[in-house]
Amino acid sequence: MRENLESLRNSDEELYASITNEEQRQRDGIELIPSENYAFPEVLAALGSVFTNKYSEGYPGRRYYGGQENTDYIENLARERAKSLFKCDHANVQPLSGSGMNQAVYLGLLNPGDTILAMDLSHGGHLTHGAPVSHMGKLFNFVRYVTDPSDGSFDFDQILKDAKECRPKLVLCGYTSYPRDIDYERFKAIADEVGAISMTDASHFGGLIAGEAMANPFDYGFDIVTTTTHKSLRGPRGGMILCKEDYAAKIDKSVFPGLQGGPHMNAVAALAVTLKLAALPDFKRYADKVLKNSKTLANVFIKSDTKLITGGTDNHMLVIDTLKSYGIDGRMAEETLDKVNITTNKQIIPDDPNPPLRPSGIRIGTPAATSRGMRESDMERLGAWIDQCLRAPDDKACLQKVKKEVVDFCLQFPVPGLAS
Ligand code: DSN
Repeated sequence: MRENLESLRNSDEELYASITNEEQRQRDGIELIPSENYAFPEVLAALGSVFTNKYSEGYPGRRYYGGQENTDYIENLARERAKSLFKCDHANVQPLSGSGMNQAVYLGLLNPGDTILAMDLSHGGHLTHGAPVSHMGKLFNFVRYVTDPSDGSFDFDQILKDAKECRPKLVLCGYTSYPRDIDYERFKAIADEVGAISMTDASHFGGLIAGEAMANPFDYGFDIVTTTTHKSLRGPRGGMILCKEDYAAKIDKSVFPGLQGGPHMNAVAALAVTLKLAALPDFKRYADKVLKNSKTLANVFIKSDTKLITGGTDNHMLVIDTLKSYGIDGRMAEETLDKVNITTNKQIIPDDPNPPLRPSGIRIGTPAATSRGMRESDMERLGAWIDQCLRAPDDKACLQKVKKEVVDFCLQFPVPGLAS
C-alpha cells in the first residue's frame, strides 16, 4: 500500500498531501461519529487490489463478461461467510451503498405506491425510511411511527393499530440515530398480523449482531436484514442484503440488473475478508467493548446532568440534547468539539423544532474509538473533555488546553492500518 502511495506522491503532489493530511487528522483526533470506524488493515489492502480493474456484471456463474474465475470465487466466499455469520439463507453482497441497498429491497419486493411502516426520521429513522425529501418517500407511501423520547420505548399497541389501518406491505425497524435496542418479537408479530414482510435496517449495528453483542433479527424470524459494511463491521464502504430463501431471486434481480451495473469487486473482496475477521473470537470481544464503552460514556453525561435522548443507551451511540443541556445548538457543539479534535455530528432529535443544519443535538458513538483500543477509563476522560468544552464553547484557553491533551492522548492509540 505504501508503495502505491509513494507513486502517487510522484504523480500528484496535491492529492498525496491531502491523503497525508487526512492520515494526520485521523491520528491526532478522536473519532466519535457513530457510523464511522477504522476499516481493518486487510480491508484497505483488498480495496487497493487488482480487483478494482474488473467488471463483473451478473452473479457467480452467470456473468456478462469473461475472466471471472477469481471474482466468482471471492463473491461466493463473501456470500457464504455472510450467510454463516448472520445465520440466514441468502446474501447479496453487491450493493454499493446503504441507500441503494434499501432501495433495492423496496423496488424488488413492492410496487410503487405500496405502504411501508417505518420509524420517523427525527426519532432515529433513516432518509431511506421514507423521509419526504428522499426519492423513496415519493415513490412509496410511508407511514411513520415514533418513540417516547423520554425512554425510547415504542407504543406497540399504537403501531399495531396504525398497521391495521394502513395495511403496510413491509414493516421496517432499524435506525440511524436511536440509542436503544429493538424488540424484534413485537415488530415481527405486527408484520405477521397484517401479512407484511418484516425487515430490519441494521446498518449501524450489523457488526454488533455479527459479534453477538446485539440480537439477530433472523432469530426472531425476520424476512430481510440490510446492513452497511463500513460501520460497526469495519469493512469496505457498501451494503449487504441478507434474506430468507423466498426473497433471494427477487432481491438479486433488484440489485442487478434492476438498480446497479457492475459491482465493485475490490469492495466485494474486502467484504469477504471482513466477514472472516468478524467471525473470530476477537471480534466478539470488540463488539462487547463497543457497548461497554458506550454505556460508560453515557454514565459520565448522566452524572453531569446532561440531557441524553431516551436517558441512556443500549447500543453503540448516545444522542445529546445540547440545546437543553448546554444552551448551544448541535452545529455549535459539533464545531466546538472539532476545535479540540473530537469529531461528532450535529443531529436532529425527536420532533426537533430546529432545521437539520442547525439541529438541537449531537450524536456520539464508540465503534471507532474502540477499534483504536480505547477502553472504559478512556471513555471517562473523553466524556469529561466533551462536557468541559460544551460548557465553555467561547473559552479559547480551555479549548486550547483540551486540544493539547487530546493530541497527547491520541499518541497512545495507533490508528489501525496507519503507521504511527
Ligand atoms: N450516514 C449514515 C449515518 O451517519 O448514520 C446513515 O446514512
